[in-house]
Amino acid sequence: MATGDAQIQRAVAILAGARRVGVLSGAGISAESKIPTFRDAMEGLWKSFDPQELATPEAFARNPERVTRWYDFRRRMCLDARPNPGHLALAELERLMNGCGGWVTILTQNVDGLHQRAGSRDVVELHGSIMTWRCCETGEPFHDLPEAFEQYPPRTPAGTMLRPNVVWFGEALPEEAIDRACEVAASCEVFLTVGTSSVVYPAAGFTHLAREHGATTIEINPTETPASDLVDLSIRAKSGEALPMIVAGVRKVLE
Ligand code: BV8
Repeated sequence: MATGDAQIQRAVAILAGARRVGVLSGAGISAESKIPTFRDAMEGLWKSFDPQELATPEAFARNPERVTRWYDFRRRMCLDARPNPGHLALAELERLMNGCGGWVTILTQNVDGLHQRAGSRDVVELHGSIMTWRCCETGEPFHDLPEAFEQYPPRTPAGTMLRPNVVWFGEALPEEAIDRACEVAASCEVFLTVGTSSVVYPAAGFTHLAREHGATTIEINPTETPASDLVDLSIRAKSGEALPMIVAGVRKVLE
């Protein structure tokens, strides 16, 4: 693979010497699970729609049918997707660190639930989850959703509108998610940013916060991002390729 072995080995040494690891993940870590990223054009029906235009309360207010159809289409795509070697490697890293009294906390921008399905247990969903929808009037969450909704926008048994339990542009992130993310960024020894364009805030800010608190920062992304010049080690690679190699190296050192 294109990634320099030296970079992989350097990442192994950094992680094997740490016990407190924070991870910021973005849509790129799910790309190898065939879930399109935000900045790649969506496939087929949604190709002509701009996610940033659809992922807003204004779009929902203007056209709840279109927005809920888009989210249900994505929800079913996530249900059909499988965790890829990148997700699985992070779950393995958590087990390795737990085994020596450490921790790995994943701050994910993704709403697809794939980190949890890969076995990661310490996951903070900064932008909520597409797998849960909530009543627009009461905020009551609905977890057991049908395979596909009968109508759009879907409704609760009481007839009120349901929306996906995600954070749209212009909406505040859940307070407890922000609090946990700040805690992780301020206390981790290593902060890995994986598969994110690092343009969406406040999520992208946690890499800066970790660095300000003295963490060693590593980026894994096939392309350059605004974080690339900020981090200590920027690995130009797909997460599904680099992470399994890095975690295999860490396992060799720790076991
Ligand atoms: C808020 C959920 C305030 C919905 C999403 C400064 C501070 C605070 C806010 C702002 C600020 N500046 C601007 C803002 C406003 C805005 C913002 O950041 N705008 C950006 C576009 C400039 N932020 C907000 O609105 C946030 N809210 O701050 O509220 C507030 C406070 C109080 C009261 C009221 C309001 C809310 C932001 C959350 C929006 N919701 N998602 C949904 O999923 O539909 S964001 C959305 O973008 C997704 O979560 C996505 O994950 C996220 C970021 O994108 P990425 O994950 O990075 O994905 P992207 O496609 O961009 O990039 C993919 C990367 O993967 C690429 O780099 C690619 O190279 C790489 N890649 C590809 N293949 C691979 C790979 N990497 C590894 N391996 C591969 N194989």
